[in-house]
Amino acid sequence: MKKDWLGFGITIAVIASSSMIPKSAHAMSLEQYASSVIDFSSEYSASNWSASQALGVPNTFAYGDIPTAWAPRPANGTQEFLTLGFSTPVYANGATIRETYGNGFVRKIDVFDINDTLHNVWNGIDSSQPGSPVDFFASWSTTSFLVKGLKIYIDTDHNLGTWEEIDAVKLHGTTIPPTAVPTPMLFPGLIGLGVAVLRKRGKNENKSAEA
Ligand SMILES: [Ca+2]
Ligand SMILES: [Ca+2]
Repeated sequence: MKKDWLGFGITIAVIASSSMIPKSAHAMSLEQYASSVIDFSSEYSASNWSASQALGVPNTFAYGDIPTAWAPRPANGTQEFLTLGFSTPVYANGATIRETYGNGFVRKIDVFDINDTLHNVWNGIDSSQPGSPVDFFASWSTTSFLVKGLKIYIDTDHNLGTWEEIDAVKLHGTTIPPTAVPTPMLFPGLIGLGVAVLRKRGKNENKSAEA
């Protein structure tokens, strides 16, 4: 019975240490609003509805054609993009795009790594509804590389009666590399140690039984 409890104890210890991994990784998760404009296909003007209107925290609090959000130059008929930078590179797993006019227009998201290479991370259906600002959340598997920017592709034909406008963009990620968490590497060693201890105890018990 004793050796069973020892093995059980070691198993619990291994499970306990593994269950702590996501907690520590989660503690390092970071959400940040865009801090720089890297590129854009067009902007309505250099001031009102410019690309830089999508930087920082949200400041467009109603649905409509409001100059504190980015709008591309044409209201309809084009595929446009907006590329924004973030001050702290992260292993990224999502973005919140605050849509404030013509909602439902995001078609694709690429991430910019720190070597300026683009990687596609999201394609899908943006089901954001018009009528009020929407924080559209797109998620993907955590990248294995650091991300410093987002390239957001939009369809200006989504709503033929309005411009398509973005107030703010938030990047979600973690500063801990997903492949560099060390504890899982200890699993085979810990399990091996547990087996070795059990074997040793078994031998000792056999010896004492013989004596
Ligand atoms: Ca439109
Ligand atoms: Ca804004």
